[in-house]
Amino acid sequence: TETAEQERFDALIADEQRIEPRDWMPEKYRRTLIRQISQHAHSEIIGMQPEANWITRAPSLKRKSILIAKVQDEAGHGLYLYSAAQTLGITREEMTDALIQGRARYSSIFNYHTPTWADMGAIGWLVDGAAICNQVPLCRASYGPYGRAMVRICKEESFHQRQGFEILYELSHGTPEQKQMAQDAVDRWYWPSLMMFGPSDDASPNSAQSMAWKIKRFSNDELRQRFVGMCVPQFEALGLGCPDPDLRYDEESGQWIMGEIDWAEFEEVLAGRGPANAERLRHRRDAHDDGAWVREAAAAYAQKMQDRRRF
Ligand code: FAQ
Repeated sequence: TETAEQERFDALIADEQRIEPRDWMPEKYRRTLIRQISQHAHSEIIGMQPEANWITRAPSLKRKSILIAKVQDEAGHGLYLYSAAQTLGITREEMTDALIQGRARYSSIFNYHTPTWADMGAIGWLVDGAAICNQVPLCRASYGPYGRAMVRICKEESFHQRQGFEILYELSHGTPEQKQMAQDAVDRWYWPSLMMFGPSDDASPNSAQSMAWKIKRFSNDELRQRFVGMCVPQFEALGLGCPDPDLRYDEESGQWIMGEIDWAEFEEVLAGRGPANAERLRHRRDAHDDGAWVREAAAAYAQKMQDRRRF
């Protein structure tokens, strides 16, 4: 019966065991996971665009090959995550349609432009840094396929974060113009990277239930706070300034307290009115249309192989 199934599910969660695709699960748990995992997958795929903008203009062959590898990793992350979501009973086509028709969410962070090479450094350092901070606890998410996908993704994100830090380090120890370029990029990406953690806890409708189900292990504000604390010594190592003038150390709690986030900006981006929302979606749609012949050819080939086996 449903009650017995629910009890078994609750016991698995309480016991820190994993829920696997074959297990019974509450319909809302399934829907929450499809929502979060598909949004995460879309973020990886849309997230290839801001950096792809610099592949043809990377300043050296070495930088170019590193950047290509990073963007390729992001495609891989998107694919593992779509596969994890598919185990919950949604198809790849349904997820793709939702994205290209503008019905699906993806991370706010990828709706900003990358005008200079230093933005590659700031994305690696801050965006991948924030992603790691958010995703390390997700390695322990109660849904097996999601948690396991996160383990490999986090390893790759760590390399991405280091490469970004290294780009910024090189620039901030270069000419005054290069150092300024690094500072400007960090000024552009710092606040949006804090918004990646989501709305503040009192405005986060999904947090309480997702934490009870052990999908999320920490609240949005807890992870954001942890990230800010990690950034402070790294700003110092880079010799760059933090664009938050109100950032201060609180002796009592031993934490760095941040200034107010511009939530109006966050809401605009979520409503589709950020600096690059329209462009990102248009580009994704065009890529989908341009790739139609590849999908058709692959399907025709698969059909032919199947027919050959049959006769
Ligand atoms: N942007 O109730 P909550 C990467 C939405 S990293 C857009 O707090 P939840 C790596 C939220 O979906 C980026 N929407 O929701 C990379 C919900 O809307 P809904 C991707 C946001 O789920 C690096 C509503 O607001 N990472 O790709 C955002 O409990 C470099 C209410 O929010 C992940 O997706 C936002 N920032 O907590 C790639 C991590 N924040 O669905 C390329 C996995 C919130 O009700 C280059 N996801 N919303 O319509 C999570 O950890 C969670 O989903 C949160 C949000 C923490 C993002």
